[in-house]
Amino acid sequence: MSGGSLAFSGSVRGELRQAVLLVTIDNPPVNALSADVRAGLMAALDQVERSVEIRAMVITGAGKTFIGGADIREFGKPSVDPILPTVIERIEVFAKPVAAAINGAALGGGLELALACHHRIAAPVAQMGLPEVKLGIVPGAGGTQRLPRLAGIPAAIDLIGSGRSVKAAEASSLGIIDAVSKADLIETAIAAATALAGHDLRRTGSLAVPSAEPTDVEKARSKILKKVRGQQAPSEAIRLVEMATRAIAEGLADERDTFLRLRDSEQAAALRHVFFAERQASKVEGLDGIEPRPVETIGICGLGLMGSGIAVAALGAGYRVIGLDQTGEAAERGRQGIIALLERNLSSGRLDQAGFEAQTTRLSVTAQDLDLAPSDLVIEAVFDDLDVKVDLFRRLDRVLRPDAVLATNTSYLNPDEIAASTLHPERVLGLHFFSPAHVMRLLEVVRCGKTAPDVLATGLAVAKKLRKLAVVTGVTEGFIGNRIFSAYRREAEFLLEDGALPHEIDAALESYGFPMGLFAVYDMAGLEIAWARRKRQAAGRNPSERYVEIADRLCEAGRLGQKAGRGWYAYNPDGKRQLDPEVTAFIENCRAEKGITPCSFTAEEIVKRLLAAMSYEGRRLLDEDIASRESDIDLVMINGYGFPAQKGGPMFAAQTPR
Ligand code: 3H9
Repeated sequence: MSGGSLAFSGSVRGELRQAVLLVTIDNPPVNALSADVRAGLMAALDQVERSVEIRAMVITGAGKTFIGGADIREFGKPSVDPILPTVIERIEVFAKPVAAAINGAALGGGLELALACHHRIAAPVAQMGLPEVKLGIVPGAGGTQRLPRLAGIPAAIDLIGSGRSVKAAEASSLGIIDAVSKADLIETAIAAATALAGHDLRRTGSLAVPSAEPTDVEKARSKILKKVRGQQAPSEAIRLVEMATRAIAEGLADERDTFLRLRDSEQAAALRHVFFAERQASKVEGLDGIEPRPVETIGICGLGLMGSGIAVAALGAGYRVIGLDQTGEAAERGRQGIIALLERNLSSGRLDQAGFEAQTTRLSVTAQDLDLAPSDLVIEAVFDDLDVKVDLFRRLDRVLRPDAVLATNTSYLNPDEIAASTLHPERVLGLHFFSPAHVMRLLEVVRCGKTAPDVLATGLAVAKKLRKLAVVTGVTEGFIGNRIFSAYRREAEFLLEDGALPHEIDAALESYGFPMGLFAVYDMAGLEIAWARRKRQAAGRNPSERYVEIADRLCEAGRLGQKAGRGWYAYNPDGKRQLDPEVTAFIENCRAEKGITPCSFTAEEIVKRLLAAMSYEGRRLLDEDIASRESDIDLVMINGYGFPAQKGGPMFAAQTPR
């Protein structure tokens, strides 16, 4: 029996292929399991149940996604029947075989649906995962109970606790899928489903959880928990996975309660905000229909720490890289630094031998400007000094094609001034990477006064290929991130003068969710660069503005941070941080000189003041048109400055009661 198309709902259609109903979920953009899809799947199951001729069912997704998960836009709204667990449980106990033909991403509820099918076959490109913890929730449709039955508890803790996804080959070796299709996915799935008809079906929920060594479970658990301070979802997910050995009905009920509780939590609301913020960030005004310039070769000027990191990111994304430094020896040192970073990726397993060789052959270094001529984009990461950068851009102007794009990685200089020194300022933009550039996800893409739309589009396209999170910013000192960071820092110093001590501020920030307190971060980074900048700015400082001298006093006393053994804290020879009464004395003296009577602050008051300072500066950036939306500011602070994602960023947090 073969037939035409059947519509089970607006987004679920079926097609009879011999005795198998091929059900396609077609709910763009990512085939999320919206109410209409769930209803359509139930109608398809009804049809298969009723029909004598249909012996099996295959579920697949239209386009390049299998199912991107539950519809996140439905969260926070009243639930609509049938709920996803009902659909999934019906599939699992269904009398006739149901197979999943996983054509692309099967995430969250999408993978949960596949886990309940009686056979899972995936295309090699398919990607599978349960990323719910990234949204502040646990899988809510059986994932925490079915995945351990297939992959074992340690692997399930790793996947669900981290939210990472795996490609088909790894999913197969973990036992998550039955096969990777080398031939036509749909035909293979139909054949597999047909072969299962009339036989006992393997129902995931009825399988025993494979036994695991307690040490493996402990290892998997502690690996996750040490990275997720302050987040509720990962530890809840791990608890559910570890308890998967009980009766499945009990496990599913606990999972559902936990899912509903977390779904309505502040953390989940904040992380949903972050999820949509990331999608919004790529939508940039004025770029509709603008084609980026093609980029295959990237020139990188300055092969220090930053330049090498950028080179590693670019090589990893498949670009050809030409590195330039001042002398042959410096260029060679740069090349060795880049290779050392690649070797680290090789030994950690992030890169295989073939990838390592491919990347090293795409790298060349030079001390001759002329060798940069084939570059489609040049990124400078030289010393942050205007004269140095202007000189470099003038030289580049002479050797590059007129359509090549020029990017500056300056943190504090005015890129408009750098652009003005070139013959074609419209081809100049800022690409402000964060260190280490091959690790940090954030990239501020600076739209200069004269940047042409296709040049900006090129910056964004390259950022995407580098797998960076790009946020567009206008020109201002420090761009979005460092402007807010300065305001935050200033307020922290006011707090010191007003009565808080560095360790109290740090403890308040850490308990709020920052990985490290501000003063501990200063010490780690070293205090001398900021000190030098303050000295340069001293002459132009408005004398009526409040200025806190404590940091200067510390630096004058040689307390330049952890490397010096003392900064805001004192350090043991093994690097352990301790309070230092000398620092308290400096602070008390500074307060006394200004006649400030110190008051005491609770952790809550400290955080409130710091958040207010950040969000106030954020509002100014919006008013000045430097940032286009609040959510962009949140992304910058989360991805570049350690702001806890589960709080949604400073702009979101300022509007949410703590
Ligand atoms: C879950 O499943 C809970 C269950 O355990 C329990 C339930 C009871 N819903 O990323 P893109 C939108 S939780 C609604 O640029 P790509 C996105 O906002 C869910 N909308 O595409 C954007 O919209 P717009 C677990 C969604 O090709 C558009 O789709 N699942 C959803 O680069 C394109 O997105 C996840 O966490 C959704 N689930 O990547 C997976 N997903 O165009 C989250 C996307 O208006 N999704 N949108 O801005 C992803 O990781 C990626 O979107 C995916 C495609 C890999 C699928």
